[in-house]
Amino acid sequence: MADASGVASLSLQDKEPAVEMAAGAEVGENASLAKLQELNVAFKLYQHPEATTIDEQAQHVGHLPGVLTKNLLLRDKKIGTFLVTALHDRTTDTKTLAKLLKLGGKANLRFADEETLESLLKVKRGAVSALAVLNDTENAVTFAIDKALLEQPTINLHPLRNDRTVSIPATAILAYVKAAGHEPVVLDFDSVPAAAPAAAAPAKKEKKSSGNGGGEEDGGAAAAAKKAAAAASGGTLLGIDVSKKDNFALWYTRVITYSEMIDYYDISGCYILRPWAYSMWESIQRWFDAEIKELGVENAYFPLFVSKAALEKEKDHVEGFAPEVAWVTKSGDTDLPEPIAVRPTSETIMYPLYKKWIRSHRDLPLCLNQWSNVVRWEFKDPTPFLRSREFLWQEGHTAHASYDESQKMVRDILDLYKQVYEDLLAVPVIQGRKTEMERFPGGHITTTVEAYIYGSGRSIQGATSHNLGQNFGKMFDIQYEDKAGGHAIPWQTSWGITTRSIGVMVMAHGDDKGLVLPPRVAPKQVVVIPIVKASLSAEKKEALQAYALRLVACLKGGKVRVHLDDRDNYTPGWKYNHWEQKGVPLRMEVGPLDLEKGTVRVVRRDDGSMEDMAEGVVVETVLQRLEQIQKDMFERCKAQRDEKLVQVTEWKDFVPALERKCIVLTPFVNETEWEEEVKRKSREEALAGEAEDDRTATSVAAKTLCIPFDQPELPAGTKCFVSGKEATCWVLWGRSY
Ligand code: 87F
Repeated sequence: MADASGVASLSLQDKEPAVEMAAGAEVGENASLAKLQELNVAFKLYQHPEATTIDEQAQHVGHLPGVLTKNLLLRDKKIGTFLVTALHDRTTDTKTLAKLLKLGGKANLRFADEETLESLLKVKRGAVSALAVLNDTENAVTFAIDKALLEQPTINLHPLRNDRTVSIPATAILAYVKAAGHEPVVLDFDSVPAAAPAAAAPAKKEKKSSGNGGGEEDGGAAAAAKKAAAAASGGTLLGIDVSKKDNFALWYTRVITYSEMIDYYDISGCYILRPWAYSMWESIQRWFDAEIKELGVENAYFPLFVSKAALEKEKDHVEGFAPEVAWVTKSGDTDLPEPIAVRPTSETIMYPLYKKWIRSHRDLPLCLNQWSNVVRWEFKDPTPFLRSREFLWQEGHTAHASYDESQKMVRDILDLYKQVYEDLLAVPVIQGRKTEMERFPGGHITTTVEAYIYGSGRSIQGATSHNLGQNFGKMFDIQYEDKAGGHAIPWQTSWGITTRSIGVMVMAHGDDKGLVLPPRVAPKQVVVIPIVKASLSAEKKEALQAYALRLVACLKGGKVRVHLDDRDNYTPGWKYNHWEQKGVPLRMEVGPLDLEKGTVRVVRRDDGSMEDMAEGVVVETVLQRLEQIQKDMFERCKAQRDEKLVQVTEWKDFVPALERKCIVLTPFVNETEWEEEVKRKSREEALAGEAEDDRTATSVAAKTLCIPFDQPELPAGTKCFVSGKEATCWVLWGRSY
């Protein structure tokens, strides 16, 4: 963000407001939240990027009601260890603290180091707060708290981790500390005059505190300046510090933020798609748009708003979705005469126009598509790309003179969706029809492509293509004169794919270093990194730069999306990590030796393999490698999916298969009551008496994903795995998003 003078404003630019989250899932894993719950403390939980200093924390949660705390672990070898929690802006030099703690003139108080912090309070630097006393089971630490804090209505503090902030009433602190077996000492900071600032002539160099734990450098302006200086000299890069296997959800958050795909926003469930992510959406758009045009579909744009009357015209289908519809009720301070809905989908916006435009058989087929955003006010836990309150999609709506023609459109589109996933995103999908329970209620048949995420063991609906039959035609009174001069109702379809597809791709391919991008959607397919050592002569440097530029020009000529990273304030190593996090498929290193030999070193992001290529064959070889990467990524992903795709014929094997993170094909009677029974029974068996949060987006209950088009053989007399009745088809089940 820039101010009027065009100068970037650091504090605003860095601000990443926290997102409020449902505490349900976290309570089970976080002892401090569990303790708060046990004590009946009403709290709010926020998620944000890691904040190791008060300043960083303030950037994320500074806008929330309540105060932040400064937390210091101090130690006197002879007297003991103290955890002091104070108002965020208190002066907290060791002298003042020793006085407040009444340690006497001989005390030699020091800020504890990180090791002490971790061993006593079992939290990392930057994650310390009063809540950490819970981990001091040996009672080795004396807890002391600023009296003024206890007079605040609300305190915001880290619940043992520095990427969360919990808001609690200050009154709850003492109860919590006592419940954790500690007798709190209350400190009156106002009774001690603040020590003179040390700026003029610091007698001794003493480590300052970050305010959230051990004795690290200050996190404010000084740290920002230090960070900038480090970057300028090719300094540190925040690496992904959590593995995909150990904590999939956190890993995903890290990957999408560190790769600069997503940024957070101060409205829960809404996210910023940064250029790196938006470019992938553009790749999908470009390809799909060209394909649907081949099928005779034209693009149009319909309004964002829908009147209450129009939305409720087709009450039956909207009924189940009603809680998710967002309404505009005011302009400025004035109430609108009628609330206006923000489109959650556009049937009710478009079909009144279809009624107007479709008068004769000559007006058919009418095949329109729009690229737009939609809003669905979800209450389940939001996840960037997968479940957000506003998302981007295309919605196609077509009308035909015959059922067969409409059904052909439904299947042609579903094939295109399969190709988006498999050929562009390198994620295998299973095509099929939804069961009665899962189909779009306004339609006749819903077809789907279903993907599987190996990291979480969950399946996910990739896109849907509906045959609407004549249902909407009847609801919206769309009639035309057919060839014989009679009245007819058109056969309609609708279909959509969303930005969710990008999240699926990230989850499917990313690794512990970050994003891994399939070349067809990678915003940059190759990054060229010149290796310029300071010791190199000016002539050599120039020659190297010219060589790199020549390679870039050749690659561009071959239609390769290439980027030259010749920034001189970062080391090659830093750049390698940076572009690895961003998932660029090929890295090209160009050093003095390569220049001499007329070669380049090329490293694949997906498998880390490297090779040297001669300049003369760089373009054709790179193009081949990109194709190979695309293919290999798909095959690897498919092998993982296939490993988890199992057939089960008896109930006793069903939940165990789900527990092994499988998607399960079973012979099924295909009746809604039995589908409900499977949902209920599978939840009950998996939870074994535990409760499940209603708002969880990731239930343990099994859902039908689809009735795959590709059906295994079903010999006559095969029994349904749950009802024991005769099975009518094979159905695919899974735990899903
Ligand atoms: C949420 C609120 C209101 C889904 C909703 O799948 C209405 C709806 O109609 C709603 N969520 N749906 C179903 C959307 C059906 C269909 N629309 C065109 C698609 C593809 C694109």
